[in-house]
Amino acid sequence: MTSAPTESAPVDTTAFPSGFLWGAATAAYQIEGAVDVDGRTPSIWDTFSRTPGRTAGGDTGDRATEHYLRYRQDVRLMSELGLGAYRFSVSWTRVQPTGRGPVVERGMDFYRRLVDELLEHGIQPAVTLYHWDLPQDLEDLGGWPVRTTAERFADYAALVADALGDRVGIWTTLNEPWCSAFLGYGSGVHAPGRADWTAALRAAHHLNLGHGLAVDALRAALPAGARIAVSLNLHEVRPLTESAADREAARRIDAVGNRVFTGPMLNGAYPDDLLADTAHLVDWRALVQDGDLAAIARPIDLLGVNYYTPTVTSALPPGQAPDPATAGDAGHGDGEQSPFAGCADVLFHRAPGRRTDMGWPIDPTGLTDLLLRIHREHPGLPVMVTENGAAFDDRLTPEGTVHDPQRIDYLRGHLDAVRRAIAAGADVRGYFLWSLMDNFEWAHGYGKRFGLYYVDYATQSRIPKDSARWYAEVIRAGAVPDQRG
Ligand code: IFM
Repeated sequence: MTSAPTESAPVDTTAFPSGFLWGAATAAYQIEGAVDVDGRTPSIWDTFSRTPGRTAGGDTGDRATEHYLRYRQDVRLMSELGLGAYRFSVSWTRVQPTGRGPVVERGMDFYRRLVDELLEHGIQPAVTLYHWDLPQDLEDLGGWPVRTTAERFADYAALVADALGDRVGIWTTLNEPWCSAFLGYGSGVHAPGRADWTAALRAAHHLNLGHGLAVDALRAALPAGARIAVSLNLHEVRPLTESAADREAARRIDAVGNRVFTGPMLNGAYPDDLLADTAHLVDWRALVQDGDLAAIARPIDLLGVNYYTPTVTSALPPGQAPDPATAGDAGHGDGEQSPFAGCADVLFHRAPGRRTDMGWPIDPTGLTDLLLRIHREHPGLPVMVTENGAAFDDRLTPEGTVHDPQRIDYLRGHLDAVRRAIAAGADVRGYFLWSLMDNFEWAHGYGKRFGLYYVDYATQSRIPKDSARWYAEVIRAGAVPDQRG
């Protein structure tokens, strides 16, 4: 169930279709700061990042990039880039502090002001409802492993749609539910930091259900024409060798990394092989109640795809026991044990060659293959790349500039990959670069810089990197400039 390899036929990779949406993305906890103002209460990420040992250097999102205060300046930066759209997430605890009950208008007003500012600059707002920051109160009631969290999420979706629905045309329910379920409740390297694979699979189902219920809530509240999506970090899974054991390892990772979401959301059922692989961890017949699958499979208008690097897997050699000490955060390590439910006997490998500062191999062919797989398996479903980008060890020069040729190379290669997929028939409507500016990279803290704008955290000044100028030129031309550009 892995993708067919990319064909290497020459293709015009420079020009994109007219109407292609050029954007950049961020998420609330990674940029907003102002975590205790205007009624906001802690989310699981506030709690987690304040727990010693959970994040690099003890970094938290308390201050982040102060976007809550500086959003007007940030919208001006977006306007200078020429962005057609800006993807941001709403902080649930800013607008509904306990995850239940009425809206806190002071919090919602921030998003009203942000949306107004974007529209005044001709930038389409694209709202993500959930980018990992569950209200701590809901976690205290059981979090995503319990069913009621899905219902609370749909209520929250309705509140945000009521407040912003007249001005926001693109809505994403969840961002990367794989990370919420498996890094949050399975490997425990993300908030809330629980390490229980049964809880992780239960969380996956309730995230799916929350998505479906939220789609209904959004449809009921939004004007016709609003587009509803979900953003999945689909894994481009490749076996290390063509051996039967490595291909079987890839199948299992595909099941629990991809089809655990695409199965119910897009096909209306969990795949049989996933159910069999994980039957020792969860009683699916008790977990999935009557009507759940129909609710989860409500039609969406767009599929958001987040892609950074391929996932290369092999089977643990016979006789070798899994070593939990090698388990990493997303299966991007080398010889690292799987952080996937029920797959401790699968190893992950880094392809040789260049890597980003996250240690992730740079391989744009994975993006083409992924987009073409979606095109094959879900024909007629438009796609947007809702995240793609790279962290590098950017340095501010004494002259106040940031030269990041590696990021430009990364972006060039991945935009080329998108264009190849379009040329081969994939219906890709837009591209959101991760990220507008450097920000809080979760458990990695502020050390990893993904931004087009360098953030000097001491002064909070934003400095355009060379890649910002390059991306502005791409947007202006609707095409990727050739190597000399
Ligand atoms: O920073 C994250 C983002 O929040 C979700 N997708 C991956 C990015 C880079 O790790």
